[in-house]
Amino acid sequence: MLVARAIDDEASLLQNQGALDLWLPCRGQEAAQVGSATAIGDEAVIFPSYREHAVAVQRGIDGVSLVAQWAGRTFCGWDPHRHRFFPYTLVLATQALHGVGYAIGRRLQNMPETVVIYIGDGATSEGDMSEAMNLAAVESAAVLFICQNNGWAISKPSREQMATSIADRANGFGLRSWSIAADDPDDTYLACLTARRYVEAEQAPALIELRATRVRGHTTSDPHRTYRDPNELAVAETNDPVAAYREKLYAAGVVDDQWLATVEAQAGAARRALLEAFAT
Ligand SMILES: Cc1ncc(C[n+]2csc(CCOP(=O)(O)OP(=O)(O)O)c2C)c(N)n1
Ligand SMILES: [Mg+2]
Repeated sequence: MLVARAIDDEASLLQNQGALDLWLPCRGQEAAQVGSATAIGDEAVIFPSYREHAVAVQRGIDGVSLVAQWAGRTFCGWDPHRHRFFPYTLVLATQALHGVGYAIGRRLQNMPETVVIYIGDGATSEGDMSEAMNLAAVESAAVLFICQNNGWAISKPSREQMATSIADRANGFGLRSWSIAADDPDDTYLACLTARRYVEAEQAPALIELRATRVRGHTTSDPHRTYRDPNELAVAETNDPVAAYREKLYAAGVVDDQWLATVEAQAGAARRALLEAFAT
């Protein structure tokens, strides 16, 4: 979480300096991402959206490789096969159909794999997502949809995007579903582990909604303070999952100053690598 936070922060600063064309911050979603990525493990193939930076870090993708796309240097800075983490997609929900098709294809090849598809709350309203859930259900594809509901689709609040819930929509297509608050990585890990085990045991699709908070703008070009309630934003900034988890582990005696200093050093190294690669 700390390394992902460092990369996310530094990338935002680099974009402000004009070194990157754009950046989509994941601040506030680290518990959702690290908890879920840990539950998925290294085996399942991940089809991400475009904001899964902490998941990418969990999959061994370094900050420079992750950020290169946003400097216009490549379409994808990592090897999708080696990391089992497909390229980011900016066309909403297309990865849902790609992921379901991949799962069905691998089963037909007698090489079945568990597939995990990350998607945002707003993208669940795309037709592709409905088609993907329906296809996954009728074909009994081993796909886990992980929907990070960060409260917003750019400036459209989640509550104004649908007349029902994301989990209920998944039920309507015949998927088992869950919805949890994803502010703590341990809770997220356990819920996602249950979901992954269900998909693997039943060889059937499921969806888990992770309710998190988008602390920053949709992108670094989004003046989100013009449409967000300042009080809600102040609460989001105070309820930081990274700081809360650090305190939780520290209080439980699971980590100490020395361990935290080691991780902070890794985070600092990730920042310096980004500066060396991209600062103008
Ligand atoms: C097919 C398509 N329609 C519209 C857009 C424009 N667009 C980009 S991001 C976004 C909001 C997506 O919100 P959500 O799925 O909740 O993901 P988040 O950005 O919050 O992580 C929209 C409408 C797009 N990229 N692709
Ligand atoms: Mg969203």
